[in-house]
Amino acid sequence: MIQNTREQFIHLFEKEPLMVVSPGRINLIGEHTDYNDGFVLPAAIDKKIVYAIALNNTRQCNAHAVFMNETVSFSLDDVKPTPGWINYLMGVVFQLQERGLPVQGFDCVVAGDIPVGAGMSSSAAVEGGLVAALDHLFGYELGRMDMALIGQKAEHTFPGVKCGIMDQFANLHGKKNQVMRLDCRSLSFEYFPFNFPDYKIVLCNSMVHHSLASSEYNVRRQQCEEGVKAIQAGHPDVKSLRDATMAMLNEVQGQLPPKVYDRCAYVIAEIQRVQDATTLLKQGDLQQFGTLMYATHEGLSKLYEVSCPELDFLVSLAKKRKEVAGARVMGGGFGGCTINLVKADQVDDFVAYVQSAYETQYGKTPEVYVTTIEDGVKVGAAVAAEA
Ligand code: GAF
Repeated sequence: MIQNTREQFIHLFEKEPLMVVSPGRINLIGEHTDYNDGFVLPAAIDKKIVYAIALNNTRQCNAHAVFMNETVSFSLDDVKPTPGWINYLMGVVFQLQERGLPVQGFDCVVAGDIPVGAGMSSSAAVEGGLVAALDHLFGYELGRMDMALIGQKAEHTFPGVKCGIMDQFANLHGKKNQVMRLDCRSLSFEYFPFNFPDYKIVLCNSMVHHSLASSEYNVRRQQCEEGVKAIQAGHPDVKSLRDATMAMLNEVQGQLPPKVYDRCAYVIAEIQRVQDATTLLKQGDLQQFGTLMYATHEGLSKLYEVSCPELDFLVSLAKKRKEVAGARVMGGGFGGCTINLVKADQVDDFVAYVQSAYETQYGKTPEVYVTTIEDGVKVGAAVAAEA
């Protein structure tokens, strides 16, 4: 894909591009905790967006998307939210301009194999890849965390999803075969090896794309904030659900709509689960870790209500199989993928079982991706080394 993207660029724009590889992400545990100042446990993966990009000495930005066979253009003097995938590029450019960083016109070809709407964060990969590319081309010398914050702001202001920092962070900080535990309040993080050669990380795509995903996501965030406000009356030090306990939440249960109570109860439990899960992972106890993944799914499905029947079905299939240590819906939810930890020598059996049962139930075949953990965004020479 890297070579093809470069060649297409040369064919279209007749110059040599800078190459950038920008990965999707998985998250082992810690869902909907990032915007509550909690912890997450993501990693960058082998699915990626590839950019071939060069400056063009104009005020015009031209981008050709290989996956849609479509070229879009915009002027640097008219950067505003616009329907379609161009919005992600414009969001990044707008945020760079807002910071007073110089931006000039560019040409790019964008390719990729991250399935869109599958919860693997193709949008963060588009954003992170462009920030890193422009950082290199203009010599901004932004740090990786700053780049992630720019991508997150782009997502808030252009597509309008009030996301946390997890996806952009993972995309830019990933390290081969390492997972990262990020404290989403302090933004401090630690790497540790995901060293389970007997297991594979298998993503099962429900092929469901929920049209309400972004609006419902924002509603969840508001509900968490509503819970915090109620708790703060008796506990002014509580700044977010990260600081709250179940006892504090129970004190205000009567004042909260039941759904708000449920949302907050899920988040408080999930933040603790990430801590427990990290300890288990470090101890090499994947079985107990998997049990926590199932508990997360239960919470996401019943309390946070971001699952759907198809995802619940995929997790119920995984639960029946001894070769699966744990499974749950991954990412924002309302469709997309489940993440499954599956015994390496039984992946083929598991995939055949899941696909056949899912086809029988829903009349469609779930795509399955056996992923590996890879480096975060790579630019220029680092890409050449890979290609
Ligand atoms: C989406 C968001 F972009 C992340 O910030 C995170 O909240 C995730 O949903 C849920 O954990 O991917």
